[in-house]
Amino acid sequence: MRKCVVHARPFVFDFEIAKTALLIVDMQRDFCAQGGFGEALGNDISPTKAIIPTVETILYAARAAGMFIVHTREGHRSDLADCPPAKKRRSPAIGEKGPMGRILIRGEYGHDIVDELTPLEGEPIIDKPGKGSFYKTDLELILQNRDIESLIVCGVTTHVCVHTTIREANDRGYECLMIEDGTAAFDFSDHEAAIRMINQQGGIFGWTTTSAELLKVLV
Ligand code: TIU
Repeated sequence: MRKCVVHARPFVFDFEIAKTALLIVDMQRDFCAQGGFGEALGNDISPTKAIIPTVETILYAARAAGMFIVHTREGHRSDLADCPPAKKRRSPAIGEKGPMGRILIRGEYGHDIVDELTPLEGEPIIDKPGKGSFYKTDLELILQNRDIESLIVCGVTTHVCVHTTIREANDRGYECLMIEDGTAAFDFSDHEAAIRMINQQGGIFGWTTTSAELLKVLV
């Protein structure tokens, strides 16, 4: 059983490769490319686009180490039957036509994961209607079936879907390590605050570290 120890905040994070999953949250064109949901919400998507190479490096290292990989996508059915009216009211772009197809709708080009991070056969894709990756999905069942105890989390956005997912995972007893430069928010102060909220108070929600520290122990 291969054990790894990573320098992290607030203190070292140790994990067994066989009991750990790399969870890549919502690295979709809708959040990382022009004309998607992120821009429709009034954001500059350059910070979310900029982390693609870092997440790619982590993904390839995790695959090489034999780690279980899970990808998520936020989105809805084409008839929006699974989109709470309150969400649609506050984000009216959902379901509307954009340059990459209907925004945040499953099956549309913009909803899919960016080319660089295309999932391989055997890497589950969790389609989720909410911010959290556990909410109304089979993620917990999939992790339980693989005896996963720890999650290494990358993706976007740090303070929204990544944070909600880590909070959900923490309540379910998973040990979570968030990769600081493998996540991004549209606004850097949101990103920084979200990192601090994870590792403060003795690691109230988990640990945070950099991709460089993670790669030291994975490769
Ligand atoms: N994936 C995710 O974070 N969904 C969002 O809506 N994020 C925003 O920052 N808006």
